[in-house]
Amino acid sequence: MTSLLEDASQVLHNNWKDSFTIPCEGLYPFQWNWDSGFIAIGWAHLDMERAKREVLSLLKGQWKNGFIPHIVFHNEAETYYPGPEVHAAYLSDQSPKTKTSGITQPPVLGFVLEEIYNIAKDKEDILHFIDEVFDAVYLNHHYFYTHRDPANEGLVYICHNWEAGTDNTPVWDFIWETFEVPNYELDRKDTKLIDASHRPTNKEYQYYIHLIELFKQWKYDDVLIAGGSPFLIQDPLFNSMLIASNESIIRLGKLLNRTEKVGQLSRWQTRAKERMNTKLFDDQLNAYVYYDLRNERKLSHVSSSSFAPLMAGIPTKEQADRIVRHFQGGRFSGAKHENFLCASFDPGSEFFNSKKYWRGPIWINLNWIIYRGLRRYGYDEIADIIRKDTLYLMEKYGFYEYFEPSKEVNKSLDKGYGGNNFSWSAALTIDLLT
Ligand code: 9YW
Repeated sequence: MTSLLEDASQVLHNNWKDSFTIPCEGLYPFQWNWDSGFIAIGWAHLDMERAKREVLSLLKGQWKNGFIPHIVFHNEAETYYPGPEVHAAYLSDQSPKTKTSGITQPPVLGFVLEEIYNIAKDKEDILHFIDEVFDAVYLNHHYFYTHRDPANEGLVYICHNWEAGTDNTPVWDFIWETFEVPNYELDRKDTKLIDASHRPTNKEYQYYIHLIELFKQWKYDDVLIAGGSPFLIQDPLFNSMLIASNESIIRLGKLLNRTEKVGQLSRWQTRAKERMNTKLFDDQLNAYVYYDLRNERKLSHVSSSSFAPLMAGIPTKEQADRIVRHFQGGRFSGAKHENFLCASFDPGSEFFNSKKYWRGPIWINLNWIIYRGLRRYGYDEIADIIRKDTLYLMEKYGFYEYFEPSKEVNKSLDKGYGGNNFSWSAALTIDLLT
């Protein structure tokens, strides 16, 4: 019998494609942005050269203005929709030669570099590598603060649900109901590979594709997108990842004597943290929520993204205490701790669906983010529950994409949900085990 660590390592080896790692064979056959970050952390434990290659491959997709796309199409593959021809990033005068999408994903690269630095045994070698890529990551943060914050308030927007990373969270239902979409002919492959009832609906995909079609009409011009996109959201997870990454590149920048850039990052950082607390913390719900810039309203729903600010050190101790109640007999744990942590959407909500993608199931990258956040604030006991729950699910089922939160339902299941041999589930298991 092989150990969990060996099995996880095997998944990463199998998904490695010469210079990058696919998230999942068949289902996601290219390089995805935030996946590659979590995967690089896994590689850092196994093979530092591959961790570096993973990062360099992602940066091959970087645009001239610093933007890093959500997918880099290094290779060809027929098993994914929408592919490079639908995204048509070449329409932008900022896009590189390498084929990419024209939307982004949560910016994890900054803190990933610091994680890799902490894992590395040869600090001089890794610092040399970080020195090489530092300016690219800085330019990415510069892009966000100069292109994605039109009112100059310290928080950045996302313009597409795929940018959130949490594709079909029920929060987006409230955006879809604000506009109509034509009937696009979809060429979905995911529903042929995975139980369709565990995936977003065709109606939702019409919205996803419609937004891409709008951005193409605007040649991915950020000013036109900010002016016209019906989806324009300040998302708690996305902003927390940017703030966590800022914090890391500030520390790394100090090691590398990048004084001026550290100064600029620190100014963005102070404002961003303040604004998260004054604008996105919801006093009634005891969690961070979403702001819909297009319709000027708060979207007060609690998802696993609502807890990500812990990792970036954003909440005060008092706010953190209030957040943690969700895990201690609150709606996420359940009064009698009848759920594994952490569901991706409020299990007490009428919109919760324990099997459907980001509408309820547990995702391992969010567990890892929340685990890190809880440790940061000293909630070691509850952090340990998240760690144990994660490892229990991996041991029982293997490295699936998402998992059932209810302990009772899990008694009769023999599988996780979505894709199997999923790279970040394996990579972050390696990190939790070492
Ligand atoms: C898609 C690759 C991606 C993740 C996203 C997740 C899912 C579907 O898979 O997106 O078609 O991009 O929601 O967070 O990066 O693993």
